[in-house]
Amino acid sequence: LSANNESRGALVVFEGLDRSGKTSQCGRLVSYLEGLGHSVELWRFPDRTTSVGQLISAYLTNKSQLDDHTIHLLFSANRWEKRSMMETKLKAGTTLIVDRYSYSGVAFSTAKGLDFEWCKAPEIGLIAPDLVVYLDITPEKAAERGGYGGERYEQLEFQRKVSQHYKLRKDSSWKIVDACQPLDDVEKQVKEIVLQHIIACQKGKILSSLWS
Ligand code: Z5A
Repeated sequence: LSANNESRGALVVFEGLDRSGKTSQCGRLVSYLEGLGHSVELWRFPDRTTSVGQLISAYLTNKSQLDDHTIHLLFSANRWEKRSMMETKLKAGTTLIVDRYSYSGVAFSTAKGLDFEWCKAPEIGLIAPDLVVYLDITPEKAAERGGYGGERYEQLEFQRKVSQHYKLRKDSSWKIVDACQPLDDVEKQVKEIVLQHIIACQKGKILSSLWS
């Protein structure tokens, strides 16, 4: 996707169970990077602001019913509609901190029983993250953090299945952080890991595609 030696922004993805602390850590990280003078933006998937995102939001809040395959493809379409903007920003030198991405898509849908290869297919060709920070917490510990809200997947038994399916998908771009530590300790660890990757991208690390 990009020639060698071109300085660019880093694509940093946060994954983890509901209530693992993704939103908190992404916010803290963006403020920290802005303070250091980096060009950085906070993104999240699903992006509920688009028309596809609104269909997803209605589904998650139980206002609509959709076939499992259909909602999987909508989550994927929601990433595709942002793909070219993502590439433009990264090549322009902006680092993107992204709260959930393709791995959520595959982990949640395979946890429902959909086939892994089928789930992966519509994700092929999306931009591969430079780093995936996996905030590791047991479903039981996560549930203790104020309990779950009313969204569709916020149930302990289902989160247990998702946790198992995430575990099958980790690769070398993943860094596992113990999300049960105090917020400040998680933040410190995250900052160190992310800075190393931003520097590698500034030095021209090649941008690649997912699942290829
Ligand atoms: N989904 C999918 O199926 N397919 C896809 O392709 C995608 C997503 C992209 C919506 O996601 C659902 O869509 C999601 C997956 C599915 N369903 N579930 N479950 P979402 O991103 O909108 O919702 P979420 O990920 O579940 O977000 P969340 O509830 O906001 O969780 P979080 O961002 O990981 O946690 P947080 O908001 O930072 O923290 C939660 C609470 O814990 C809060 O009170 C914090 O103060 C506290 N907290 C955080 N860290 C700590 C530590 N270290 N110690 C103590 N307390 C802490």
